[in-house]
Amino acid sequence: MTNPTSRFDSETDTVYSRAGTNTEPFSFNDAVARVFPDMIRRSVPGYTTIVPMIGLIAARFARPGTVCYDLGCSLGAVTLAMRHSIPHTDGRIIAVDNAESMIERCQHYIALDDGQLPVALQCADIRSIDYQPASVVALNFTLQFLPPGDRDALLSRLCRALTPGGALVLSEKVAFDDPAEQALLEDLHLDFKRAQGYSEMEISRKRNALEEVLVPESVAAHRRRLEKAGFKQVTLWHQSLNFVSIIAIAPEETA
Ligand code: GEK
Repeated sequence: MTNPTSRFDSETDTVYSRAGTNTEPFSFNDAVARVFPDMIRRSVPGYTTIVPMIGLIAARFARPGTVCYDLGCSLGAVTLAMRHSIPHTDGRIIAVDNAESMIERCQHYIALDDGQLPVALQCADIRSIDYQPASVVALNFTLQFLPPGDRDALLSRLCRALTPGGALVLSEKVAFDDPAEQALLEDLHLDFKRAQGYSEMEISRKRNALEEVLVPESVAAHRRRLEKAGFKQVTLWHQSLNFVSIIAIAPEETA
């Protein structure tokens, strides 16, 4: 299949390009949804590698008759990757996002897609939905937008919803305890954004808007939380600068 991240007809991200406007905290509104594929590709190093890889991970862990969740699906890039990699059609993908403008656009791309695995879209908060038995759950750069105090409870619920041996893929922007490591990787991330054509003004205005909205934690903190939630094998499978992706596997037998 083609890389799902190249399927979207995105406008160029100019959300923070005009001085003096839009000093609100960052939110997933219509202006962001319109340019989202361009924004995430130019802001998150490794994104275009991680998305198709989640398809391959899903193909390995998805079990017939179960659900695969794409939580914080945005326009459905991970949903499409999973849909075209999972070899069976007995089951379904449930893609959830609480931003209406994202879900509307996601609906459009799913309707254009010819994959056979059923997809259901839900406009809802991932903290408050009832989870069905799932063999795969993807949280691709979504947990970072929940208040840290809400993260433990969600991961515990997801671990309970996963079938024995099922997999959670957790991708996050991370922070580092060592100040030198933090400074180096943050500087390199800024270099990445400059190389993607963002101006100093766009970079600094987006950074201000994301303050307190996107709260990164260390890999060690994520690992501790996943283990506390009941996950057995926690493996970091991808890192690009200060962006990582982790596979966490639910226990084979629940106690
Ligand atoms: C991708 N996974 O393209 N409930 C539901 N959705 C939420 C919540 C919540 N509580 N909080 C945030 N979101 C996608 C990229 S973007 C990452 C994910 C980014 C949604 C929010 O509306 C947005 O669509 C998504 O999580 C995060 O692979 O923009 O850096």
